[in-house]
Order: sequence, then C-alpha cells, then structure tokens
Amino acid sequence: MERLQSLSDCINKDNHWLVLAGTGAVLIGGITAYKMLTKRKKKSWPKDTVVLHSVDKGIWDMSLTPFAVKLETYFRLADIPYINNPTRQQSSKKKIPWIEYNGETVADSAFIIEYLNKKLALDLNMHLTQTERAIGRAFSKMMEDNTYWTMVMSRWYHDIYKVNPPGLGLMASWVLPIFARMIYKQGWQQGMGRHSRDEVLHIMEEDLKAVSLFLDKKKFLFGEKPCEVDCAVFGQLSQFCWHMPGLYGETLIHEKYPNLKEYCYRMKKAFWPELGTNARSKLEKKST
Ligand SMILES: N[C@@H](CCC(=O)N[C@@H](CS)C(=O)NCC(=O)O)C(=O)O
Repeated sequence: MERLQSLSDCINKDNHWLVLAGTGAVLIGGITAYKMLTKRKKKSWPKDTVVLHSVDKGIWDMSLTPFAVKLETYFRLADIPYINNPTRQQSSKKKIPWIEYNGETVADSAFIIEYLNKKLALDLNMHLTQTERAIGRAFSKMMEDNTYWTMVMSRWYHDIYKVNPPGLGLMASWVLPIFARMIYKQGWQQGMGRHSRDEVLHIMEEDLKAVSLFLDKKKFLFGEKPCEVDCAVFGQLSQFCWHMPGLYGETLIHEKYPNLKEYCYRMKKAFWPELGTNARSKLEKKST
C-alpha cells in the first residue's frame, strides 16, 4: 500500500514537472513565433537620403515633436534630401526622432546634426562669432531642456483636457488620464513636474521673454541669415505657436511677445513654403 502511495506521489510530482515543462515550451514557442511574425523587415532606403523616423504627424502640418520640426528645418536649410518615416519605433535611446543614413543609425537631434555636419562637411553657424555660437548654444539648450518641459507639462498634463487631442473621440476619457499620469511621472523625474501649474507657466514666460528680447527686431536670431540655432529654437517655438490652441503658451507667442509669432511665420515661409501662411492642422484647413 505504502509502495503504491509513493508511486502515485512520484507520478504526481512528475506530472507537475511535465505540466511546467509543457507550459514553458508552449510559452517559449509562442514568444518565438510572435517575434518571427512581427519582426520588421529591414527596409532599403534611397542612398544619400536621410530617413527621419518619428511619430506620424496625423492631422498636423508640422510634427507635434519639436525635435522633428528642428531636424526637418535643418535638412531644408542645409538642403539635405530626406524622407519622413512615420513610426512608433523609438531610437536606441528610447526617444524619437532618430535617423538612418546610408545604413547608419543615429539617435538624438543634436547628435544627428553633428553627425550630418561631419559627414557632409557642413557648418550652418559659420557666420557666427565664437561669442554668438556660445549664446546660440545656451538658447538652444534652454529651449530644449527647460522651455520644452514647460510645454510638455502644460499641454500634456496641467491643461490636457483643454487640448483634448482631436481624433480620440470616446477613447479620450480613458486615454487622457493614462497619458497625463505618464507625463506627470516623466516631469517629476526631470524636475519640471515638481512645480505647480502657475510656476510652470511663469518659467515658460520667463524663457520666452528672454528669446523675444534677444531676437528683438532681427529677422533671424543672429541677423539676416538663419543658422542651426534657428532650427532648434524654431522647433520649440513652433509648438507654442501652432500646437497649444487655447493655452497660455499660445497667448504668450501670439499676444505678449508678437515678435516671436512673426519670427515663426518668417521661418515657416522660408523653410515650409508648402504649408501656406495660416494652417495649423489639416482639420482646420478643411474647415476654413
Ligand atoms: N534630446 C532628444 C530629445 C527627444 C525627445 O525628448 N523626444 C520625446 C518626444 S518630443 C520622446 O521621445 N519622448 C518619449 C519618452 O521620453 O519616453 C533629442 O534632441 O532628440
């Protein structure tokens, strides 16, 4: 009897292992099959053409990502052939945008510009003095690492329900809180998220005021000729000018510091002539 009992125990134990091994095999097989099925085929892109990987522009004329607007403006200023590849695939640094150029991959807009400048022997800041270059770097970094976060916190967290991105429909009620929470976490880690809404808007205003004062009545940031710094600053300003409808950022550009609005329209006319003068989104264009 005892023998029988230990035999059945043994079978039960074995079964246990069998079930575990079987489940493991099915899981591994399933994951492998999924990976094989979803594996992206490496596309072949045209030679000597930059492929800009970034999120789909959707209904918007210009990207909702200021770093993509910066890069596209730079490609246009430097006359570099490029194509857009709308994708949700992130770079090796888990950010967008990123590029491919003749089979090489580069992440981060600043490194992308450095890479292309070196590859193509370009220097769009050539006409700037050393001091102007230093000022240009300081403005670019302020806009990208500080002002950018005021825009993100306002547009995607504090005032996200005012923006209510079009196209979400009924999904908005559950998508927006999830998105806002995600942005809050990012903002908290970066630091801007630790400030109140009023404080964020105050920082935003101080930064934009600084750019407005520096720009003054000049055509571009350093005079008559646009440079790399204009691409970075315009990339960020484009968001305030066209992608913050009804928010304080829009008021700052359109009403409080109108030389920034004029600058945005000047940049748009010079480098994005196909967009016309007033268009913000394809939706709006249709309705006007
Ligand atoms: N320093 C990067 C910044 C790029 C960046 O912050 N991209 C944002 C979209 S505007 C992003 O990918 N965010 C996703 C995330 O951080 O998870 C650059 O210049 O390209």
